[in-house]
Amino acid sequence: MKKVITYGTYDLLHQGHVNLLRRARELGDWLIVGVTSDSFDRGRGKLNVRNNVLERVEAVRATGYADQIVIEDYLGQKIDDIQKYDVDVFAIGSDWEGKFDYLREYCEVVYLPRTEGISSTMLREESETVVRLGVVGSGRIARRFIPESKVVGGVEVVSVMNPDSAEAEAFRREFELRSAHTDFDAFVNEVDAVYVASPHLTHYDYCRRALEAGKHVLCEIPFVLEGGQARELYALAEQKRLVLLEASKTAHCPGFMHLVTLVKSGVIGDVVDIKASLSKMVAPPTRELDASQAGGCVTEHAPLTLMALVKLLGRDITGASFRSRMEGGVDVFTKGIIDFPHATASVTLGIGVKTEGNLVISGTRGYVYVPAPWWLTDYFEVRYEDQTKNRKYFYSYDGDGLRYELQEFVSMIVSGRLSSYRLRRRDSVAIADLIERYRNKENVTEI
Ligand code: C2G
Repeated sequence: MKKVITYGTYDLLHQGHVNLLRRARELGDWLIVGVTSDSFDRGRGKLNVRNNVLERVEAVRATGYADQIVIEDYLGQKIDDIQKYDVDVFAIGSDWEGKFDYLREYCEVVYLPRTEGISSTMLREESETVVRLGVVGSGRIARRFIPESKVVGGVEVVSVMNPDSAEAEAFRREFELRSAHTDFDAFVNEVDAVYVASPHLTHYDYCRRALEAGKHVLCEIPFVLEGGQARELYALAEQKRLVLLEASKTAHCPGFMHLVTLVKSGVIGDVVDIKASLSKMVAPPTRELDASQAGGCVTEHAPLTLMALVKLLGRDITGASFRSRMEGGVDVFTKGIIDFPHATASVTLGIGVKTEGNLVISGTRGYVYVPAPWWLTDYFEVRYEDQTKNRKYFYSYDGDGLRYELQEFVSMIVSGRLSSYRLRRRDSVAIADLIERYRNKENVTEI
């Protein structure tokens, strides 16, 4: 019996897929179809897949061409499958011409003609309303955001707003956007959603005005500097049925998300202590060192570190105290001790003091170690007293990592989901509450 194998995502299964499966089946007597798992697709950068793996498997089965269906879940699996199932022919569409020649060592490799004029990408685009996004601010993070937005489906950045017209226009030209504005009201009228990437102290006002104008909002960190403002904005968003999401990039990256689920499922027992550090040196003149712009390492780095604490230990905070080294009116180093009923945690933050930026989560059975920079989580280890039980986990962290939060934001808009399990609104409020306590100098000592 001649066995043929082929692989694909088969999202929104279409005639191109069906033709390919038919031709592949005709090459032999038995066709095995490998359907990619959702996590495998995410790992290879396919973030826009619409159907989940069960739906895609069902669609392939319904074509009637597959004699056997397997799930493709890891790189290198093709070689394993070919050997395991004793495959004679590996077949794939001609868009992959040459890419799978390395399999010739194991079986015959055939590139079948691709069906022109149809693809899952085209179908996704046709059925999708594209969210028109406007960016408020044209600084460093906004510049990194535009290239990231190109890899996320269903969204197009169309305009930029900056009160400085020369800066707005330069940004528009560089990134080939449709328009540049200095006036927020004119800007907001042209878009469906807004990405707030302006200086910290302007976030609250821009978020409120965008929501009042009926637009969804993705807001950079620090979202706002007072818990009350966060509560008010989430209530406004809820009342208007709009998405408001804090752009806590680490909360959205695949590695960190898996870390949270592993810890929550008890792999290190009860969590008793967390140490999260984040330091990035900055040189003047920069807004991070400017007290009048709410500079300092707490406003800069607390949002991501506190996010980790709140996600892993919850919001029942029984105490918080801080030690800071001040320079020119801003904290260039802050150590915060945050207490929970049955756990303790510390954050070590610096913009004028350098330290190792790792994350250690200690539990009653073992600990998780995420090396610096832990906030771009692509690797971590679960370690035990018995080192033979240690496990290492690797993930992709593509580009600047902003694509993950944007993809979630767009998906929330499209599906009308107002809350994301990746960062609950109440968790975002808890982070703002803690930042407010620090800024109000509650339990803050200078060193
Ligand atoms: N295909 C085709 N004609 C089209 C579109 C797709 O012949 N118009 C073929 C592809 O060449 C591939 C199969 O259909 O052989 C599945 O395509 P996708 O779902 O896009 O999956 P792909 O990303 O190509 O996965 O391990 C996964 C594989 O490496 C390929």
